[in-house]
Amino acid sequence: MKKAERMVAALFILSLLAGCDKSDGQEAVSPTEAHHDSHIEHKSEEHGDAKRMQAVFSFTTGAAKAKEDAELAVHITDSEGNPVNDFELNHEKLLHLIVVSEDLSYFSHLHPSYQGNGIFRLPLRFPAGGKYKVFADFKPVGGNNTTVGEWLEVEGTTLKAEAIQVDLGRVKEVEDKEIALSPVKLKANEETALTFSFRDARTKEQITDLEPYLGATGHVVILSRDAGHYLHVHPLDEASTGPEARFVTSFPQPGIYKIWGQFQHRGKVITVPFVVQVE
Ligand SMILES: [Cu+2]
Repeated sequence: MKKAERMVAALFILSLLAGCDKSDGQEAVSPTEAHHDSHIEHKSEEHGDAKRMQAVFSFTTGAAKAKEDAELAVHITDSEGNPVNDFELNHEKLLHLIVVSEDLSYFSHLHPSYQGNGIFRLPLRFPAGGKYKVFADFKPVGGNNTTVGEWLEVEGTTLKAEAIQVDLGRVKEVEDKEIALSPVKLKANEETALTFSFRDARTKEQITDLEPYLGATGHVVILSRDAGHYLHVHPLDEASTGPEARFVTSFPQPGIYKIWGQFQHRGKVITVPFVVQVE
């Protein structure tokens, strides 16, 4: 009997502890775990999170039109629709917003300002009409990294979709820098270290004075061709200043992915895109 009582007490304490974990009424289940599982086991990565945490995107300025100023609002709520109020700084920001065009030729990484009450706002201007996917990447206090994505429609003339082409040579030249991405062969469903190597395009000398960008050696975003998978990427050495910057991820399934690496050198942020085929 005594033992049973202790068990009950222990269970009670456990459930109290679980209760403490619930900030803003969100479920105590780790969104990150759901997130990673959903990458690997299900087709769409967002749904696992969306059940617990929701982001509603809207234009406060009415319908967004190409080449006109618009304002995007992002409302973050829990599964019951209550606003999530507290966010942790994650890479120096409360929320990272990624905007891509349907053909992935347009990429923008932005930081909306927090208004309180789970609402973020951001002035935006789209280069053309068409479909864009926006991703909100945030970390509620007591929760884990969450990414919610949604397609938005922008009015106006659409540009001809650019055909996505796999980069066979993995070297790009951006702002007088030569950036190489390795390894060349990528396999799905295994932990993969992506290495960006930096050289001066003219002198071919290695670049060893990369500056921190958003508090780390760089910021990498990876999307599957259909923008259905948004991959979380973590730097291996946050303090590296070059010539190499290494990041770890896992591609959920074979296919084409686009990778955008963002780095800072001599006060300037550069974005390096690579299109890769994952076997
Ligand atoms: Cu960001």
